[in-house]
Amino acid sequence: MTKTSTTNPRVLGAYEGFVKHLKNFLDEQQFNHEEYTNFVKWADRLGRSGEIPLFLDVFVETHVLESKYKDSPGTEPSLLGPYYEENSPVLEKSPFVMPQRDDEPGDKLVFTGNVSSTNGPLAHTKVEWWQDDADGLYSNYDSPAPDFNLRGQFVTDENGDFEVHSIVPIPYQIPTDGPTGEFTFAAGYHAYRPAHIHIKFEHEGHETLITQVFFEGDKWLETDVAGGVRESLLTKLEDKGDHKEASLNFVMRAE
Ligand code: MBD
Ligand code: FE
Repeated sequence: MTKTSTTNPRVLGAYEGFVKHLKNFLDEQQFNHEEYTNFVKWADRLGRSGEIPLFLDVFVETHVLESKYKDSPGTEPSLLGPYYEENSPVLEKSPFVMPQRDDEPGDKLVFTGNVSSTNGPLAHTKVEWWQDDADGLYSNYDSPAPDFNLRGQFVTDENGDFEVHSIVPIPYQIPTDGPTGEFTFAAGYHAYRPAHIHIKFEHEGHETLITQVFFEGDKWLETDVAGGVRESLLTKLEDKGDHKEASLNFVMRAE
């Protein structure tokens, strides 16, 4: 083998580290050959079904984030998940109204927040927002809604404040009819994530922050199948009659 310009030093290190820990794991678990073969067949089904991103984001991503960011200052990151889409509609005018159908089902939501820096106040942060609808579906992914429904991007004001008008997301059930569901139920887990909003923040000189917002009192907070809930990402939904209100502030980490 000749070394080429495509060599990535992280690859060998990661592979060797993986094998080292894999050996301990296998010594502990003592899988027999039939169990190994069943695993290979399941992994093949997983790949063929297109569920690899789903499976990894539900069962692996949280561990990546906890290992890397658990002692970092600023707002805790949470899962990107499999349903992020680039190039969502640019919303120009505050309050930023998420693209939605004329008869969009669900409770109306007014969400206010502020984005600052570990260094202090921060003006004009780019924010991307995506969420499920009142049927528990994400647009662009097996949903009858138009593409980019309940997805948008905007910029915070000179004080870092923003206001979004949307609908309240509902708990999300991951697909249960494929290999991810097969694993989920074989392990004895349920398939729900608590209701959440995905938000991604970008600002020059700061580490991009990908996180989620959750709501106090949600039935699935303690047992989120994807383990994405962080205490600091909880907000309270206040009932204002014809709409609900919620608020949360975010702190980006200066580089
Ligand atoms: C989701 O909506 C999600 O946010 C994650 C992390 C995994 C599966 C579905
Ligand atoms: Fe999600």
